[in-house]
Amino acid sequence: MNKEVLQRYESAKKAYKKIGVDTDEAIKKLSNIKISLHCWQGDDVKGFLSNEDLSGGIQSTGNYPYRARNVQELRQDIEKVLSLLPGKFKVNLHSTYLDTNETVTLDKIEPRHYESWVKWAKKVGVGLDFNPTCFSHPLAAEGFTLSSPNDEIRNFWIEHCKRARKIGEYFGKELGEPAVTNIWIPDGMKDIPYNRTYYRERLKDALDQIFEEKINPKYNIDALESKLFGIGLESYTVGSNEFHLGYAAKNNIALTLDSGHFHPTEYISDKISAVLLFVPHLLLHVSRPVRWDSDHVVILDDELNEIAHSLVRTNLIEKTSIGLDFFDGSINRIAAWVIGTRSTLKALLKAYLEPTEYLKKIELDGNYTDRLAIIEELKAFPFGDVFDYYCELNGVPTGLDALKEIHSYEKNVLAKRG
Ligand code: RNT
Ligand code: ZN
Repeated sequence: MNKEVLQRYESAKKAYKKIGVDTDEAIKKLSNIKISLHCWQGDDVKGFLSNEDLSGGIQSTGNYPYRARNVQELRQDIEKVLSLLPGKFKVNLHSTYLDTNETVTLDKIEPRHYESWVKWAKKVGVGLDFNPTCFSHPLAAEGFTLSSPNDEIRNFWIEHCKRARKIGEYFGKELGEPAVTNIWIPDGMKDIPYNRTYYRERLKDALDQIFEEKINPKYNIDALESKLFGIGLESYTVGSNEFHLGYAAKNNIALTLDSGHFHPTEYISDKISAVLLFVPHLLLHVSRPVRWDSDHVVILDDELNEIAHSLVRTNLIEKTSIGLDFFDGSINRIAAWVIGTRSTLKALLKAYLEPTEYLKKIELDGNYTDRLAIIEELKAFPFGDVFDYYCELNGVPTGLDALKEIHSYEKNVLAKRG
């Protein structure tokens, strides 16, 4: 243990103790959380199935070199990322990141096409989550997948989603912890639809078919992700928030809240405690929308802190899976992953470093003066010293030492990929 880090920790520990916070306890709680690292930050959401451009109304911008071009490079990059992060994690795969020599279409995917990921997950000690990929595909080119008026197209995507759930189940069985399989579809229209009802009826029916087979939530948790709009699909989104919230609540399915999928004045941090009264489980796609659903790298901003507060203060984290969803192609992609994940961990740690029970009590007593004073004061408390200590405990670099490692990885590995 680095002496200076330890000294800083000891003094932070004293400061927190004075306000009734046990830093060791906070660290213990943080270490129980497994954030799910999205594989698609490593290659700008390209995947390995085909050479199709990214579509579906989402976009990765920037032309920083060295994106991962195959499974080996992606795994190597994720392993580097994991070596710079304290704690345990999951990795979130899209179906298009399969690893096989077979020529396989999305309506034919099977667990065996992901076998090497399971082997890898066991080796590096991560859990896996999964997503059907209903975009970047010729059969999604008309703007509709599960809600398509064309039966052939719709059935293709229904079959794909059914199989995705089975792959989630397979991950769960193999790895001993449930996979969350999240369905997001881009379906919508650029201009104002005449008949908004028709496509939603089709989507509802498609989901009924997809979820017909019951799968044990011990292995697979189904989740549905809503959205406000996509690029080129500005006027109408079939799977809106009301649609998916309604479907999830009625059918006892998890809801996915993505930070970028609401009007810019709406925040998912305020939605967590509301929707968890009506759905069994929540998946978060922690992202950072800048003026639109831009999927910028997550930073320790007000909303990230509020998300962590919502999860920790009343223990809603027990019913929540935390996934990340950003893809920045303008900076070193390893750094993007590491910065966004470390910031999310810091937000959670800060939330655990509060005198939670005391603050809840004085709020109920109507003592809003002390509530404001304490919360404001806490902002200047030395949570960074506790985080550094947590990094040291886990044998990962503290502070900007992580950046040094990223620089040398870029020089020695990424730049040599050609
Ligand atoms: C798109 C959704 C979705 C995707 C990933 C790649 O707006 O946020 O979650 O970002 O599935
Ligand atoms: Zn998302």
